[in-house]
Amino acid sequence: MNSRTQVGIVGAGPAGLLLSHLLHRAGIDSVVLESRSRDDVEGTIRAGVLEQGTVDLLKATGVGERLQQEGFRHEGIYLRFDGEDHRIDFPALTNGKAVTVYAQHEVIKDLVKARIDSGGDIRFQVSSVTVHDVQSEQPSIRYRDESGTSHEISCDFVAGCDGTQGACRPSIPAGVLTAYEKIYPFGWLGILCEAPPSYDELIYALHDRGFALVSTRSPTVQRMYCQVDPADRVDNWSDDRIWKEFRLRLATADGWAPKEGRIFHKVIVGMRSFVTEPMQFGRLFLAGDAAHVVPPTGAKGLNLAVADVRLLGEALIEHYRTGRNETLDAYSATALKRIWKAQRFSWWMTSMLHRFPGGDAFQYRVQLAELEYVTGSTVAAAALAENYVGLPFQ
Ligand code: RFL
Ligand code: PHB
Repeated sequence: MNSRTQVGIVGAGPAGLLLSHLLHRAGIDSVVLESRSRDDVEGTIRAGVLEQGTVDLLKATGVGERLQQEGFRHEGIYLRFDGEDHRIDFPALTNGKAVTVYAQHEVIKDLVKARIDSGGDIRFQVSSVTVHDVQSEQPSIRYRDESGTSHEISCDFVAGCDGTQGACRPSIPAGVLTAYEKIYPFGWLGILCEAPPSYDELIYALHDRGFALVSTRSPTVQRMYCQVDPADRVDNWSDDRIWKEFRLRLATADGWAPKEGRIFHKVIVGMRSFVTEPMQFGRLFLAGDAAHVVPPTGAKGLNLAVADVRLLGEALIEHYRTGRNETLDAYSATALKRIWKAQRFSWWMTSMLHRFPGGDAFQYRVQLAELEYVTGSTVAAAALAENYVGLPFQ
């Protein structure tokens, strides 16, 4: 079956859904194609920290109500090393800015609801998505629906918002894109547990045994991570072993210990930095994880996806309103400038806060010196704070 829309969007993650929402507000039609079910998309546990600019954009476009009620505004983070805490005060260092802790899947639920309430077209559980003729004025997307029926949507533009394993980036011919990648020799074991927050703000800890992070999700659910071998498996991590490891890595001179509770989710994720350039091929535009990935230490993945589609949305709106393509033509170059800064920050936070396998004692001493410097110098602390709350969009 054939249909038509203005912008065909592949992927109902934060990038695809927010783009569809922004376009709708400007009167531009889109169809979102998603391989997973709505329940799956709304239930996948991922990021949790929203930059100030992400929060402002969601609020300004009418999808920030629950975020305002249920999210936690955090005005700082703690860097913990040598058994002591050092706070980075965001508002004091960034002219009043802060971050909000609100789970990615809650953002997804808010966006799906907003699209569906306003008659938006999101097609879940599609398969065999392929994109065609993106170098012409009339690209198309083919897919199969849940029952196996084939469909073709013709559109003016295709937005590839389909994450790291999507179909859009691989559809671009060899030789067009350049990929930059760095794989880290560690991963994160992430847990969710039934416990109140152990602390009022996030704790990023470097310990001789490796990195640990205490985050939160709600007054009754705590999110925590610790550095592990990326090839390790969650089956090797009993609850007892996990708590023992967190107690050791998070120990302070004054006897602090994390709040413990039933662990109901465990996952191990690898860590890498990845950028592909350019983020455009003809009328196909890549956004979010489809174009770039950061290690989670800087909490930037979701925020970068939001920044991309904010820009792509503006560029498409300009095209439809004025017929001009300057912003669209500059999309990739403009987005990449900010993306590389976020890559630098994520790489820097990751390098400073993890124990590198191989026992390089010199490197470890330099990391501790860097932490001393960042927490002891207002200028260095301001650089961390400015990046953590989010650099200006452009
Ligand atoms: P997403 O969220 O991956 O959404 C892409 C969507 O596209 C769908 N899709 C397809 N649909 C149709 N046809 C195809 N062929 C398709 N292929 C894929 C997928 O089902 C999916 O729904 O990308 P987007 O929108 O660019 O958003 C990016 C963020 O999700 C991502 O950067 C962050 O979640 C990364 N990330 C984290 N970031 C943080 O800042 N802090 C974290 O704690 C954090 N934890 C994580 C993460 C990513 C994880 N992944 C990728 C496994 C934890 C995990 C486990
Ligand atoms: C999270 O709460 O999931 C989280 C917080 C901070 C990070 C990464 C993940 O740097």
